[in-house]
Amino acid sequence: MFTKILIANRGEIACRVIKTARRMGIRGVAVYSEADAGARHVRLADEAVCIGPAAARESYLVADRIVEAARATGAQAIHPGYGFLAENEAFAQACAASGIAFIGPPVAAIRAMGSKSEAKKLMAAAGVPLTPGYHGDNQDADFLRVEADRIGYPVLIKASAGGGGKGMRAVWKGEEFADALASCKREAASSFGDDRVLIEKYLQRPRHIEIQVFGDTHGNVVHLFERDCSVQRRHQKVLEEAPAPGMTAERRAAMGRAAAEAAKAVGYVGAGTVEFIVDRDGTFYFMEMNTRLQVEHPVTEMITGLDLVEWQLKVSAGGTLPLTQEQLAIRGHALEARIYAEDPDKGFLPSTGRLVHLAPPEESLHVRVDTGVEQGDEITPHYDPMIAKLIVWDEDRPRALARMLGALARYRVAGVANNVDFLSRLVACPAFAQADLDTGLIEREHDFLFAGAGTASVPREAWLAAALAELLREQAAADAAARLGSDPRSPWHRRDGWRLNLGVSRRLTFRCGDEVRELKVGYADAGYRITLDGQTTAVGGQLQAGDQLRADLGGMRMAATVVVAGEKRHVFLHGRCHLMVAVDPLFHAGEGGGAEGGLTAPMPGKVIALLVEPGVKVSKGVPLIVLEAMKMEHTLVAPSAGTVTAFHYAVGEPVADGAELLEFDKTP
Ligand code: MV4
Repeated sequence: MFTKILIANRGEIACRVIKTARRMGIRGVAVYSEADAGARHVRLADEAVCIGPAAARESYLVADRIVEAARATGAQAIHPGYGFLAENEAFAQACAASGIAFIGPPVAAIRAMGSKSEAKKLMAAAGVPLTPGYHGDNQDADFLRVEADRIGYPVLIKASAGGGGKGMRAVWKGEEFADALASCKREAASSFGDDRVLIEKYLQRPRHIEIQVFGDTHGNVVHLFERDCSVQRRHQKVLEEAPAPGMTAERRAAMGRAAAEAAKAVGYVGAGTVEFIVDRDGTFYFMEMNTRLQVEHPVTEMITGLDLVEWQLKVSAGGTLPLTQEQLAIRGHALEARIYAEDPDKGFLPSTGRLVHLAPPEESLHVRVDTGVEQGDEITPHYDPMIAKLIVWDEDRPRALARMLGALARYRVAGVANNVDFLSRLVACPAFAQADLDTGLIEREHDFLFAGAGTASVPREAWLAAALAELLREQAAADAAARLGSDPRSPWHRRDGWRLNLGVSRRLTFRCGDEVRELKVGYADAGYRITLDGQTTAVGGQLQAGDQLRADLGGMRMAATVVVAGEKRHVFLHGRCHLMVAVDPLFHAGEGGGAEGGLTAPMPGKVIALLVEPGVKVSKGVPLIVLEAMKMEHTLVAPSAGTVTAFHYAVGEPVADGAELLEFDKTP
């Protein structure tokens, strides 16, 4: 067995491989680009080698540098993960030429499966069913029309050099065929430089079901059952599960046998996946074979209790498959959700930035999180914006669905747009919950999934939680200042609204999307009385570590998380995240544009409270002075960390519009 392997990848898969290697007592060598110098996979590895600048084509795709890193560190094998060079024939060859084991299939298998036509020929010879159609070299239009008529409409014209859904055209009637063919050939020529096409029976509302296969170097091949990956968006998998809902034992055996026979036919070694497209009646047809460990392999691991990376390492080191087909069995049901930094309300545009707050659900026998990032890490534009894969397992599908909903509700991400809420809606949508699966599900359920995208109203509790967190933070800041101040018991440090004559109230304003709310805060013996939309609620609670808020809102106790990032407030409540902005309608930078110097009165009014003691250091956002203007109270807050050096007006004094109210010394 190897004593040291190099992982030629990054992100979650690199972390995942290192984890298994470590469990097997194998040292892990990471490679990283300059942009990934602080990445989690580098932190987890025993050794790490920088292989170039951020761009993948100058780092993770540079085979020579990776092979050189393996040689220099004495790694006996390279695990390619998925993507990057995982199915690159030349890379596999370079490893072999350097005497370094490539943890994957033989070069011949990579080559054969890399060509769609070659793969189809091999599958047909192995008895694997192909979609009815014509895949030959005769491209004469009249001949292809006759073939289409023979297949029966609707047919699908596919660019032979296409893939991933590109260059496909459905034709519903014979008379439309000639024009569609001409158009398809023109597009194929311009997109792929190759205008050859094939014709297939068009399978409507198909499912994508794939079989995990594994071969060793002693001629053994097994299948590890199926995964249903039908829930896709633009040919990207979103949710995967195992086993496939509705799969019968007979069909599972037939698909597994077909896949295993195919793997045997190409002399397959290592982990592979045979993808099938499945008609509504369950008839399955070969689509393609992938010669890498798939992203979604964890759902297979969860229902078989196996570690496929361990199998890969053992097989690459010459070992036999750890189990025979008869020893393999399915237990329970597993689901995987791909958590991405992308914005579902903006066409799933990737989102980059710092993960200000990242709190995955706690892992257990039922919940697994494969991730390549931690709180504080950056999602950069250089690579796939995956945050994590969330995998759940339970005894059956309904229980697994419930596990997934619960886990997603506890998955907190702040700092980048993300698809967690979208995934929750997807898992909860009737079609998915009832396993009415096909590749068009997301499109078909669009209204349910995007109902009120970005305009869903914010629950009252979320506004109250945001206000409570703000008040408790101020209190904590004031308490801290008091402890540091010369007179800890000075009344200036009080945050309970006490005043000589009468209690003071103040206002907090938050914006969420295009909703703005002003909350009037009164001080009560214990906690606050907050008026929102004309209704007053007694509010109290405690801020705990990790931005956790234990709140009592009008007698209703609930947990929330309120993460502060600048003026943003990420309010996680009841499994949803509300991105708010704390608005001070009257915060008005001093002259000269910056926050240096004083704060000026944005309108005529009267000073009704001075909230800090001159000379005491305050953090950004701490209230400094309260004005009464336009029959409302308005609080001006510290524009940054610093100290009020002087107030220019006493309580009760009138102030003119634009009057300099105080001097504020911004600390560096
Ligand atoms: C098909 C098909 C319907 N009928 N072939 C999409 C890309 C490639 N994986 C093959 N694809 C399809 N081929 C016939 N004869 C529908 C699709 C298809 C699809 C297949 C699997 C997973 C997701 C898909 C999304 C759209 C279309």
